[in-house]
Amino acid sequence: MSAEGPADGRGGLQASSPRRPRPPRAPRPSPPAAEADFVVSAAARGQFPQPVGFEAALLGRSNCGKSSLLNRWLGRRALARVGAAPGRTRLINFFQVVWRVGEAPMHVVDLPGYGYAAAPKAMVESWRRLVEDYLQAERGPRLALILMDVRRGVQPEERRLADWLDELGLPFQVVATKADKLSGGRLTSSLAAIGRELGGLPLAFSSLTGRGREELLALVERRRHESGAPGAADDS
Ligand SMILES: Nc1nc2c(ncn2[C@@H]2O[C@H](COP(=O)(O)OP(=O)(O)O)[C@@H](O)[C@H]2O)c(=O)[nH]1
Ligand SMILES: [Mg+2]
Repeated sequence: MSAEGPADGRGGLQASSPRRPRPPRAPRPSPPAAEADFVVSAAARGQFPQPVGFEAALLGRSNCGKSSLLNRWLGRRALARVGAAPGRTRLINFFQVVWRVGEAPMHVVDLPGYGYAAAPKAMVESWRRLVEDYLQAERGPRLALILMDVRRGVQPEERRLADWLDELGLPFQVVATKADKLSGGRLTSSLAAIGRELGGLPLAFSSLTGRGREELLALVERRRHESGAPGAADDS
């Protein structure tokens, strides 16, 4: 038996027996946010709430799954309205979230969908200005999530948005929603194509299955930490 490994125990390597079966990996899903509350729907700059430290903005065209992602991410059934009437989605909806009891709050901000070809031009112009006011404001977000349906190719709107966020110096992550709608190779190639167009690797998310939620939680936490905003690590 002693011929099988270092019998002298030098270097403390005895523990790494290659035959020992690994314990089964059963990662426990992260709990829902401890608190998640609607704050305000803003139609103009003057209605934006006081900043609370960190803010993450969700951007994406209508019907891409923004409200569903928000509900799944925060662990709420119906905080944001799924399939909401367009009226409310023309506003910027602010939510205040506390992930764990005692932790600093953050804002999660649901922006009106962009790229509605059917809307009157004046209206398109007015929400474009509202979104610009929001993103450019000093108080603005520290992370943008660009959501897009994984089955759709990257459209000029997404490309313009990504370029513009780059210009603003606002870090963004592309989230490919409705990932449950594709499987195997089609999902992989779709994600790769989106990544080639917009840069980086999109995060595959499904509000139906919860796929991608842990990755989303981790990346937002990482970004919050990088931005210097108070968060989980701050017990002071
Ligand atoms: N299969 C599937 N359907 C989804 C998913 N996310 C959203 N949907 C559906 O897509 C439609 C639009 O979703 P919604 O969240 O209202 O999109 P929003 O307009 O971007 O806020 C609804 O019918 C949702 O049920 C998903 O992850 N998987
Ligand atoms: Mg919505």
